[in-house]
Amino acid sequence: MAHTKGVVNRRAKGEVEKPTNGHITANAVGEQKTDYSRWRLKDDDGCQTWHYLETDEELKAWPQSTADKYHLGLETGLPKLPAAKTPLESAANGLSFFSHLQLPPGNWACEYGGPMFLLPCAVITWYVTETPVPEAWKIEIKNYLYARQNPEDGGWGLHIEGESSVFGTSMNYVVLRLLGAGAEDPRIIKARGLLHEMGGAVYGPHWAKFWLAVLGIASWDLVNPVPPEFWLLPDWVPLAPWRWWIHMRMVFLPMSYVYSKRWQYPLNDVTRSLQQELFTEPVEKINFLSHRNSIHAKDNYHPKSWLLNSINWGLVNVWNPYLRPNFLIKKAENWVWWLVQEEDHNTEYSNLGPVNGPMNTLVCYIQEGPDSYSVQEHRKTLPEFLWVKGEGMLMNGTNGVQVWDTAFLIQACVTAGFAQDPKWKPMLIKALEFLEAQQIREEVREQKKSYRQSRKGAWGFSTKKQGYTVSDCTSEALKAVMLLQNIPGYPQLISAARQQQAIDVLLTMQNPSGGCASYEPTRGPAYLEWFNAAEVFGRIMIEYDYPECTTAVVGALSMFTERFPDYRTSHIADFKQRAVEYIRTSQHADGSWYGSWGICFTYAGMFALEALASVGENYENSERVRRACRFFLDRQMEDGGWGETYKSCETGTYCQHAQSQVVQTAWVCIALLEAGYPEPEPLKKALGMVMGRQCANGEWKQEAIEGVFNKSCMISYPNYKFTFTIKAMGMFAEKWGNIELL
Ligand code: LAN
Repeated sequence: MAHTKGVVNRRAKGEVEKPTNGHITANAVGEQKTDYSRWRLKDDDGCQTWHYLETDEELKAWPQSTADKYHLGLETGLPKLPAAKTPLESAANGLSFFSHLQLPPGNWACEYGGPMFLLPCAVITWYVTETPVPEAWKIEIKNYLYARQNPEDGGWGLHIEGESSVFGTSMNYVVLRLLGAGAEDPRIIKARGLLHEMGGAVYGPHWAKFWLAVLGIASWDLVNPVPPEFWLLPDWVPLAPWRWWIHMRMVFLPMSYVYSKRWQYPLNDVTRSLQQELFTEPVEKINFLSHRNSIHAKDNYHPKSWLLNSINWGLVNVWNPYLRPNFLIKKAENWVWWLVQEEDHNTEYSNLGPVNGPMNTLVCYIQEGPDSYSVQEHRKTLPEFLWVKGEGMLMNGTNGVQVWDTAFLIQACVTAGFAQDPKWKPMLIKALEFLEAQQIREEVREQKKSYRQSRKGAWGFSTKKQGYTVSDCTSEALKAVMLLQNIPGYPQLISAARQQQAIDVLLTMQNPSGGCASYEPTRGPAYLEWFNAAEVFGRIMIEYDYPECTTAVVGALSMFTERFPDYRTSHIADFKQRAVEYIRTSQHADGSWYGSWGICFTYAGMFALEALASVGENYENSERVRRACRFFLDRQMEDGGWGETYKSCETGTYCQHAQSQVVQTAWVCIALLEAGYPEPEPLKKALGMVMGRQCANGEWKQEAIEGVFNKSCMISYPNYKFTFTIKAMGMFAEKWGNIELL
C-alpha cells in the first residue's frame, strides 16, 4: 500500500469524501480556519462529541446553542445583569450565566485541556491505523498547536503552562507534520530548531520513544523494555502490575503488547522525512540502542533509578536476546490481549483515559485487523476525548468532567440557598437526573480476574460508560444527591438502597493509614516508585493517600449517617475516625497540606479543613486549624486574593503567583469559613476582589490553570470559577450575612 500522502487523502473503505466547502477559509499566508458557527457539541447521556456541520440543511436542523458559542469563544449574547453588591447577588449572577451552559442531559461540559502529550496519542494512532481524520479536525488541531506553541522558543511543554521539552516538542511536531503541515513552514522550522538544540528526538522520554517506534521513525531498540511477561507474575509478587496505580498499569498493558510485537507502521514519504527532521544526525548513523536512556534535563522530572536501569539492561542484553522463550511470549501476549478486551468491554471502548484509549485501539488493530468490530468501535469512541475551543481542537484529559462538575454545582447551589428558589429548581432537577443516570449499577464481569475495584453504586469522574469508581467522585456525587433529595419538592430519584450501595463501595476504599486514594486502595509497596519508567511524572506507580479524596469520603459518610443512622454505623464511625486522623497527621509543620489534584496547598487546605470541621475541629478549639488559617492569612495578597502557581506541585513548597486567582481565592475563603475563622475582614476583602472580577453578564474569565496530576502535569478545570465562587459566596452569606461588599 502506498502511504505517500499522509492522512489527508486516506479514507476508510466505502467512505466518500464530502466536497470541499467554501466555509473553510485561508488567510494570506495560507493558514486555514473552519467556520466556528458550524461547530456543535452533542451530549448523549453525558457522552460529549463535537460535530462540524457541512451543509446548510444540517445547520438549519441543528442551531448553535449558547453553550456551543461559549465553549467556542464566540459571543454568547447573554444579557448584562444588575450589578451585584452582595455575595449572594454575585453568586446569583454567576449562576444565571452558568445555567445557560447546562446541557440537555443535565450536566455541564468544559474544556479539560492542559496536558500536551494527549493529541499525539490519538493522531499517531489514527495515522498508523489509517483512520480518516475529517478535514475540519485536522485544521483545528493544527490551529490549536500553533496557538499553544511557545512564542519565544517555538516548542511545546508537558502541559500548556510548562517549559518546552523534548516530549512536548517532538510529539507535537510529529502531529503537525502528519496532519499536513509543511516541513518548511516557519513555525515548524522554529520548532525543529529547538528540538535540535535539545539534542533531537532521541532525548525524549519513554512514551515519546514508544510512539516514534510505532510510527517506524525509530527502531524499537530506542525503547526501554515493556515486557508483557510482567503480567504473568503471580499476584503475590510485590511488583505484579495489578498493584500499580491504575493509570500506569492500564497504559503499560497495551504498550507491552505493541512492544512485544515490535509492531511498526511501514515507512512512507512523510515518516521518512520525519526521520531526517527529528534527529540531529542522519538516521542511518544513529545507534538507537545507545539512546535508550538519553533524556533531556527538561524531561527528566523523575530520573530512573539505578535498579530500574539495571533491570532494563538485563532485559535488553540477556533476557530478550537469549532467554525469552516463545511459549512465554505467546502466553503473555494472550493474557494481555484478554485484559485489553475486558477493558474495552467494560468501558464500551471508551477506556480509562486518553492514553490507554488510543493504545488499546492500536492493539485491536494489530490483533484483529483494520476492519474489525473492535477497531470500528474504538474509532467511534476516541472522538469523545476531543474538544473545540477558540484556539482550535485539543484532547481532553478524560472523556469529560461531567459527574464531577455537576456534583459541585449542585452542592454550591444548595450552600447558597438557591435550591429552594423555584427559579433554579428545573435546572437542579435536571442535574439530579443526570447524576441518577450516571450512577454505576453493576459490577464488571470477571471483576477479580481483571483486577477491578468494586463499582456497583459508585460514580466515576466523567460517565457511567467509562465506569471507573473514584473515591471522591462517588462521595461528591452522593453528597449532591443527598442534599437535593433532602429538600422538600425534589424527586427521590436515588433510592436508599442505591445510596447504601455507594456507601458500600466507599467503605472498601480506606487504606491502613486511614486515608483514601483515588480509584482503589493502595495495592503495592512504596518502593514500586523505583520502577517508575516514565521519567516525566512523579508519584505514579501506586495509589497514595490524598487529603482531598479522604475529605470527600468523610463528608459523604457524615452526611449519610445523619440520614441513615443505623446503616453500618460502627464501620462508618471507625472509618471516619481513622480518616480524620490521617488528615491530621498529613498536615505539614507550617499548617498546610500538599494537594495532588488541584493547585496545590490552597486546594488541599480547603479539603482538609472541611474534614476537620466535620468532626467539630475548628479555629476556636484546635491549634492545628489555627495554624492552617495562619498559613493562608500570611499569604493573602494586597488585593485581598490568593494566588499560587503550579510550581508548588512540582517543588512541594508554596510558590506565589504574581496575580491573585479567583478560583484559589474562593478555595481559601471556603477553607477559612470551614475553619470558623473569627474575623470577617480577610473574607470580605477576598470576596470583594472576586466580585470585582465578575463580568457584567455574571461570567468570570479563565485565569491560571487550576488542576494537576502526577506532580508535574497541569490540567484545566474551567468550571471551578463558577462552582467554587458560588459556594464561597453562599458560605460567607450564611455566616456573616448577605452584606454589601462592593
Ligand atoms: C484525574 C481527574 C480527576 C481526579 C480527581 C477526581 C480530581 C481526583 O480527586 C482523583 C483523581 C482523578 C480522578 C484523576 C486521576 C488522573 C487523571 C485521570 C486526571 C488528573 C485527569 C487526567 C489524568 C490521567 C492520568 C491523564 C493521562 C495521563 C497518564 C499519565 C496516563
